[in-house]
Amino acid sequence: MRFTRAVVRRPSHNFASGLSSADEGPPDVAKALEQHQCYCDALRHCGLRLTYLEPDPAFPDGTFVEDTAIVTGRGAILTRPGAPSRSGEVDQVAVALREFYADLPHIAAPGTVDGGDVCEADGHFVIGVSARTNEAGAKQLAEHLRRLHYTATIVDIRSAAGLLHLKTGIAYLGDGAWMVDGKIQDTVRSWNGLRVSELITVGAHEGYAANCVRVNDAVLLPAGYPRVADAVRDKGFAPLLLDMSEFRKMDGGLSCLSLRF
Ligand code: CIR
Repeated sequence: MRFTRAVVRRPSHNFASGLSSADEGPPDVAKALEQHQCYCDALRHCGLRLTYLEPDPAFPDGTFVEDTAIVTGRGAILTRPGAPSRSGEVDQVAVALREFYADLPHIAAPGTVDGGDVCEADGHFVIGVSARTNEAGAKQLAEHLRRLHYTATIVDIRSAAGLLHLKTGIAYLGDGAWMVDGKIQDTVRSWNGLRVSELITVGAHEGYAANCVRVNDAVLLPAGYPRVADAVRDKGFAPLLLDMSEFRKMDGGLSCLSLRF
């Protein structure tokens, strides 16, 4: 699908108070703001018009907007994030999405879903059950997607050590090509319903770059992962390299900084 829009949110001044399991020290908020600006410039370069949500210090993880909604070509669904500190982010994102989507169904308790656990490939959605997304939430989401005439596969990633979200370890590049963190490639091959014509496997030291984003004719990729960048070039894309160091410190990848539709 060609994207024309994205919702983004700059990090708030207390970004460093967000959730993190990374052992990389606190982020430099000024630098995070610069990196976020470059990210937004890259989306604009790909032809997207951006909607900016105001940062809110009540939600230091609020810059990771992807977790709050699933947006598709046929409709959007509000999530119910698995981390209690993040649940209030959804209402604010809903206000922005309402301009584009008249009907906004939502995941209801006891279900939880983080958007980072949902990966679309040509109208088929892979939904990961993780520490954040539970089975009840995954099932509700699959049903919402079915009503929009999409198909879905629910997969369990809880035993995939080191993956916060499904998309921490995989990205869909189009035409059956997937970027996959090498440590879960066998698991990915075993998932039903996926059209896999090519698996680009990311080596152990470049695992962070498995979270990349195809945006129209470009692939946004974190800077500093040269083998992954070469693989993307070999596939015929010009990678747009973005410094993500400060977001990585807060467990965030490239995809989580925007909702694209
Ligand atoms: C969190 O733990 O919720 C945030 N610090 C990071 C969320 C990253 N989101 C994503 O990968 N989709």
